[in-house]
Amino acid sequence: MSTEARLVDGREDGVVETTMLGQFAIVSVNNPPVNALGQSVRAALSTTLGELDADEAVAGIILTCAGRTFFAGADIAEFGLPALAPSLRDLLAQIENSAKPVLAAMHGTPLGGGLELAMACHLRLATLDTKMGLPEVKLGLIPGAGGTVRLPYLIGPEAALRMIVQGTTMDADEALEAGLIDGIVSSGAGFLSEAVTFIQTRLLAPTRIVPVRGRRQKIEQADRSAFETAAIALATRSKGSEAIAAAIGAVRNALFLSFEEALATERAAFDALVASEQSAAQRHIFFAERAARKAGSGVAPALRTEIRSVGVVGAGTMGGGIAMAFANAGFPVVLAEVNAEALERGHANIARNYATSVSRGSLSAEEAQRRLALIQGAPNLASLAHCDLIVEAVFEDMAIKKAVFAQLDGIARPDAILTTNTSYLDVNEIATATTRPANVLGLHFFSPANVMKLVEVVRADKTDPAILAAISELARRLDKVPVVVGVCHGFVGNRMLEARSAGMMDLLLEGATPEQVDRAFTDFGWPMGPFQMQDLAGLDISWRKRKSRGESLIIADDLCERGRLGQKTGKGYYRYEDGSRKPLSDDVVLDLIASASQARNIVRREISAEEIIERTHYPMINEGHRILGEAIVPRSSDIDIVWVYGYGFPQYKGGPMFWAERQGLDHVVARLEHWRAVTGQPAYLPSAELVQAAGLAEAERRPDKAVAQVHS
Ligand code: 3H9
Repeated sequence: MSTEARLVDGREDGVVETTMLGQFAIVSVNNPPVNALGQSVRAALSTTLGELDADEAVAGIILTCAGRTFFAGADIAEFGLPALAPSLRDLLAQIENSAKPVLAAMHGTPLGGGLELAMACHLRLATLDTKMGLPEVKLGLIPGAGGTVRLPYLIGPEAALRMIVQGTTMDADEALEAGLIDGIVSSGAGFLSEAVTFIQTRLLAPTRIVPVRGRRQKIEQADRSAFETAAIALATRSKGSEAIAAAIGAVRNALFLSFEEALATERAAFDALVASEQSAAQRHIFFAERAARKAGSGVAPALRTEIRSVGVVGAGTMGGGIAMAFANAGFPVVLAEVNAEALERGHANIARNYATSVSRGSLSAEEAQRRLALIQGAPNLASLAHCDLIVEAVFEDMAIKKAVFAQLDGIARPDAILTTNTSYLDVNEIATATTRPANVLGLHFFSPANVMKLVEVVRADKTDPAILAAISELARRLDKVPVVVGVCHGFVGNRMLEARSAGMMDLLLEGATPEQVDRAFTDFGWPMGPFQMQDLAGLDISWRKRKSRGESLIIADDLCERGRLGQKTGKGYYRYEDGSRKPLSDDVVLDLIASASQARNIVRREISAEEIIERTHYPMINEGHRILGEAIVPRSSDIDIVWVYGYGFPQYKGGPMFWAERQGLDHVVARLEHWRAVTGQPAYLPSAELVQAAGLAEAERRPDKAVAQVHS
């Protein structure tokens, strides 16, 4: 075999390039950034493969990609548009039926349609650092190009079920062990010649190369009852997601139907999902997340600040979680806490959290040790002098925070970024405590900070845009989703949460029970209802806040005064049996609510789930439009990202703003006006911004009617 590469052709703007390595054709696709399998790639690839298949001089084909990854899937932006030939399924059938063996040589992140393409090839190799998977459920879809059939054939139905339903990836070692790939190749210069040697050896071997469709052994040997048990468990955990239900059905079909029948049912299920509301919502979230991450991407790289070392002030729950988030990403962290006892307690909590991860099997003991060692405790702020970034996470109190910032101003390097972890406070005011307001911003982490994906990055009036760019990049390293927000009370998330909560007690007074409210929320798709959530967090937190402001809240204050502080006292809006977190209805609470209604002469009535959702969610949408009007965020989709990643708004509804648009903003306005008329509460008054947006949406939908209205 000649190791001299010969360029055979280049086509379609250089998307596909073929070189010969001896008798083997190396077909390399280059469609940055992630080699998505859009129409131009499919067309060029199909033509090239057709020609190579007919070329007698070619003994086999090695399919690979240039750039950072093997195909990362179908082109998501094409979904919902008219289908253009060749389809991905046709291309895969062409590969599978090719007279020449086709080997997929993978690197990076072969995902979705990319991995499906590899499974239609006759052989698969991957570099050691490759991560492969079928994450379509995250887009409200199922694999639609044979993945739900070929993956079970390769790795067995139960393993395939878990991988598809959970959208997880496998690394090369696991994939080799599971049977998904045939070998591992080095990622350096030897990549292609190793692939050629591999295919050559397999062609010379006495055993035939059998395409995946002919390898039914794992299907026939599968334990069907274990499969059903796993399917039931996965279905229960993902209530409400159409894609997950369809994915379970599709993998089951691979087990019970012929290859062709299973492919046909997969195709029908995929086509229905692509047209579904849920998938439209999840695709919206995919692009919204990427748009939110781009904050500051226009800033010249020279201005960016590189962050290598981090300081955290305050070793409480938030400070500890933030320190862990940085250590998990490999940053050395100085955790400063002036109170020695609090520092010790904070460090012990961090160690305990890592130990829990080790005992659950989600982290190795060595890795936990390595991360823990990255967090060094310090009894004073002076130890933060060398840090590139400092996160203050002390008590949520303006005077205390300003005092810490004044101190940090005298200690930190002149170019250090100073950030405050605050949920509500005015970051502009905090910045005035320093002589370098351009270096100050807010970072609102969500608890537990080492787990939750969202960070609201609070841009103060004087924050340097180059610093925002650096923080967006940092968030990516922390595996967080950043959303840049302007300064206002509660920023995006907590400000809208207040609007959502405002009418909650009225619902109880008028006739709803905490269970009914919580059930309406969980049926909507929230992981937990608001009363369950308060019991979990502890009712005393907001009680203390109310008392400090001289405020009161009906029912909630009564519960706290009776020592019902939530799960920690075994009683709150619900009662809990010893050692259990299961909320149980409690007559004491129901009586307390009924007497509160009676004392206000309110005649209790039946409250529907629909009313509960409208009266809690529409005020929140109203507030979202005010937030947009004040330019706290530039895009409505940023608000959706805050709610999906910070508060558990169901992804498959696309976030509150997307969901409201799908309801029709004019409908939202009309229902708010209705509830305002019924209750007399100003909280339901539609904002000018919402009314305007509803008018614009209507004009877009029905231009004739809008024009007629303007003229009338
Ligand atoms: C599928 O395959 C269906 C089939 O089963 C059946 C068909 C019949 N398409 O995330 P990044 C863009 S469904 C179009 O910032 P990273 C992305 O928008 C698909 N565009 O990079 C961004 O654009 P921009 C199954 C895509 O390094 C840019 O690439 N596959 C696609 O952090 C960079 O993305 C998936 O679900 C795509 N498939 O992460 C994989 N993928 O710069 C989805 C990315 O304009 N993708 N873009 O904002 C990912 O998970 C990550 O992008 C990946 C890279 C891990 C690949």
